[in-house]
Amino acid sequence: MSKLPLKEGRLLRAPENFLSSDFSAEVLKKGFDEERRSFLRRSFLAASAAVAAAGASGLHSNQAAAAEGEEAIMALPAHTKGLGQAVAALGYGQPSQFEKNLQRRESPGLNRVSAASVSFCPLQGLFGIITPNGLHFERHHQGWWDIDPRQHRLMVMGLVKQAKVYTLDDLMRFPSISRIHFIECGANTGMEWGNAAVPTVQYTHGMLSCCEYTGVPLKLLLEDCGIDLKAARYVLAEGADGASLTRTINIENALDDVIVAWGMNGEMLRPENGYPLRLVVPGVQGVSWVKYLRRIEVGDQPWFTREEVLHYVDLMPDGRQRQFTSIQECKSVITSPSGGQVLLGQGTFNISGLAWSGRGKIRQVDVSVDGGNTWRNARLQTPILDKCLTRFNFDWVWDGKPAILQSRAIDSTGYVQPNYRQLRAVRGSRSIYHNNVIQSWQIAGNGEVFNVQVS
Ligand SMILES: Nc1nc2c(c(=O)[nH]1)N[C@H]1C(S)=C(S)[C@@H](COP(=O)(O)O)O[C@H]1N2
Ligand SMILES: [Mo]
Repeated sequence: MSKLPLKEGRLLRAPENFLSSDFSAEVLKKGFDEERRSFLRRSFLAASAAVAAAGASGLHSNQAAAAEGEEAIMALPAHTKGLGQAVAALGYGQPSQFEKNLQRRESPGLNRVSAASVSFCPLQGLFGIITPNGLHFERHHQGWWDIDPRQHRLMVMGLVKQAKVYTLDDLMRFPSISRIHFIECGANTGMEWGNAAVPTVQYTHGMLSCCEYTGVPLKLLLEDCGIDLKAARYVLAEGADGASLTRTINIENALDDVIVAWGMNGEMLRPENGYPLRLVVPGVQGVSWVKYLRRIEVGDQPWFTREEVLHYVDLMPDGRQRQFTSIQECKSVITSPSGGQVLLGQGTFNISGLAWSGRGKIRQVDVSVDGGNTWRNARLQTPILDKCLTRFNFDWVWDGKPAILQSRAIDSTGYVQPNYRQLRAVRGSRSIYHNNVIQSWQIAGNGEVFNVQVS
């Protein structure tokens, strides 16, 4: 087992969210998520005082203050006595000022290359399964654009009776559907192949998000153009940005659950996520979810475009490259408690996390608090949907001793998420992509949580 190889001091002070691009002495000195941490500390101090006063023990004794003598509830604050503000002037609603540290962020382990960008979703601060639009991870091979939907067009061509060009208005006249699915970049958890490399779940697993997408099934557009079902074996999807992102997609997927989407969690897509049109390819790695979608070509063989030959291929132990590994295999991660957080004293905690599989539904999640020696079932929270995040929860009483937390997911095909020994036996350790290993979080005696690897 190896602890995180980051500079001394950096990790110990790393709160649940911290600025990676500007990791200045100032940030280190202050501790970045100061407000949230001191908030937790304060309530913990109040709670321990209450416990001591009452001499209470038992399940929930450390989680709430006794009512008597609690200043913050007894004294009426100003906002209970004055006039509140009018809401209309706010325009589009924003989160509370007290939540401003919860942001997507660039990883401390990656350098930005020109306009290419990636920022990670703060999984540690989210509840349930839906990612708020402003916190969705983003990955751009050539930067983002805010494209005028009136000018945008989608062409469907190739092995069809009649090639067509659609406006957004045209597309919205088709019968639309809304479906909740996860999107995960094939490079998610990619920095962890060698050893524990980044401190928090935001950076180990944050190229993952989950939304309700609205759009027209690709199948309807292919039928509208008269697809040649006898000859068609693949479609190519192309984006309208400088990356000219192009990916080959199996015809089975294209005719099954692929969506040409304009909606994301009830509103139009955000520019960062492909406004005004993106492909949704459920269960398949993020790179195939082409944003700013402008062209679908139907063909009878894979295109082997630059994107699919150079990137998202897996270097196997025998030196060969595995290509077109499109499915994101079954995976899970505990999001709380997770790296960079601090347990505020012994007692009960809700261990909570996310599980998903590109092959179907999550059937079971097990949690271990002793580094994988023993496992118990977690509770799965409904809804449990196909190719969608599933939230799990697990009751835990921390005795104040060091512990190692892990989660292991099983999907509806019976596939079990691997540990490092199992993964490396098949995949080696020189890969970047498609790492779905069991994640370990070490709890130190003082409550601090670290990213570690357990073989
Ligand atoms: N047009 C276009 N589509 C794109 C990309 C891109 O750079 N350009 N990046 C791809 C990659 S690698 C991923 S992981 C997903 C990320 O989607 P998101 O930015 O909405 O999270 O979009 C994919 N679609
Ligand atoms: Mo990606």
